[in-house]
Amino acid sequence: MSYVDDVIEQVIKQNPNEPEFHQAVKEVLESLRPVITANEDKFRRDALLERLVNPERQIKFRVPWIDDKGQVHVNTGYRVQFNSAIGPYKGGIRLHPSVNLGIIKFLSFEQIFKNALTGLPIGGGKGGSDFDPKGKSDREIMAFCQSFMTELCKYIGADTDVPAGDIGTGAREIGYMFGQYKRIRGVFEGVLTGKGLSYGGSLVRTEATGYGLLYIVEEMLKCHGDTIEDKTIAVSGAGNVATYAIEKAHQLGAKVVTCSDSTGWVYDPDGIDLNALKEIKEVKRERLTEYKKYRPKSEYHEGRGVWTVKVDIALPCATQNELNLEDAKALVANGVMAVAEGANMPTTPDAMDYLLANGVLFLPGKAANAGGVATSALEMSQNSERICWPFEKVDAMLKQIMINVYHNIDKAAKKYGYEGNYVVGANIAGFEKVVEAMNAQGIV
Ligand code: NDP
Ligand code: 2IT
Repeated sequence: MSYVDDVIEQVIKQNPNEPEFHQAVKEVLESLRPVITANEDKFRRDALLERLVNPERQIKFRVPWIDDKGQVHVNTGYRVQFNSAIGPYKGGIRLHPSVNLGIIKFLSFEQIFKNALTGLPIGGGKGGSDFDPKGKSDREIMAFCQSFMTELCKYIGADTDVPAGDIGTGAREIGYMFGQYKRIRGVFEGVLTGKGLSYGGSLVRTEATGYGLLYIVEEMLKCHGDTIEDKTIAVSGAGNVATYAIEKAHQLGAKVVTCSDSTGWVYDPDGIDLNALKEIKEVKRERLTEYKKYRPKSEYHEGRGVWTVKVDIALPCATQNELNLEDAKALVANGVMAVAEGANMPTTPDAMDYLLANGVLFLPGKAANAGGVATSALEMSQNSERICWPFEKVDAMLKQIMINVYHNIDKAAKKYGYEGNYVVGANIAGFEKVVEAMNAQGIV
């Protein structure tokens, strides 16, 4: 059996009941075949792939907290510090009832290559908890965040591991976690990113993932002789990534006609009203059912369905495996030209294969959504310098980083004979950088 197949088999055997982790490892290792085959003997002797797929450290802890009625709850907290070859562990914290070790491992594994693609010195990590922030009061959120950080603070630091936001973790949660870290450790340092602007946060970090997604799509279309202007776009999700993807798409002259949350989706033929969306989601923290009150001509549908709308570009920005084969077929039948992943691993493997086989330009999450973590790294730089850069400067740096990501993955794909396959290109470009650093640092 080939080295790649051996390692995939080991991963499945050694990490049972972690399907998302298996999926992420398979996708990466399968597309690394051309590089691995060329160096098979050396990589095997160095157990390079075994070191790559085993986290340096995984931390699991109890998170007790008290609700407003005095009831005690116990959640499970995780931090997976996967790979520090190129810098301190860096990656978000997901708060969602579906969180388990396998999901955090898949996310932190992806993060290794994504962070490498940014060109900035950050390693791969991710954390989270099965806590559900929905319907909780501010005090309950604070109680959870303080308890979570009381344990997590032992393992993180500005030069060790720097968490940030992800699903369910936004500015409010980062604020409570930062306050607790500072209180226990007694240091004011850039230990978290996505902080509020009044205490060390970076301008553009809130917008960065969504803006970065549109910047890389813009560059890809430019290189294919096209533009975003006048394109019709379907976005899924209605959180941080979706909101700012819609904002930038509209600024670039496109029309986004859908968004969604975990209960349903909206179709607005005149283009999503961003002020209404921000009011519903960021201010009132309500469901998308409210959207129709602001835009009577829009439609609200229960359940899934954003990928059934006829669009030029699809941007999945909610969660993993939210765009399946049936969705891919519907998109292709409707003439979609590009799909770019704002979320992490939102496209199922069979859907991805179908899109690629049908000539759809496909940008994988580890490239397309790298703008968020890249701007987090810029926040770390500003914190170290004890300075705040202006919006225009950070935005210009973000844009340049995304343009570079596109050209790096394009070049890597071409180098190995996979022109236009950005999945292969992203995995190879990220892998090559991490492996060079791992090799230089010996067997650690
Ligand atoms: P948010 O919590 O702000 O928003 C998530 C959105 O996705 C919400 O609309 C939510 O609906 C929906 N959603 C979440 N889980 C599910 C589910 N299981 N089924 C259906 N809908 C769901 O998160 P973000 O916008 O920050 O993150 C979205 C995606 O982007 C994630 O995959 C994340 O890992 C990825 N990402 C985030 C980055 C960031 O900087 N924030 C950076 C790079 C990637 P509801 O509110 O109803 O739950
Ligand atoms: O998936 C991701 O890249 C994030 N959630 C952002 C991580 C970060 O450290 O900003």
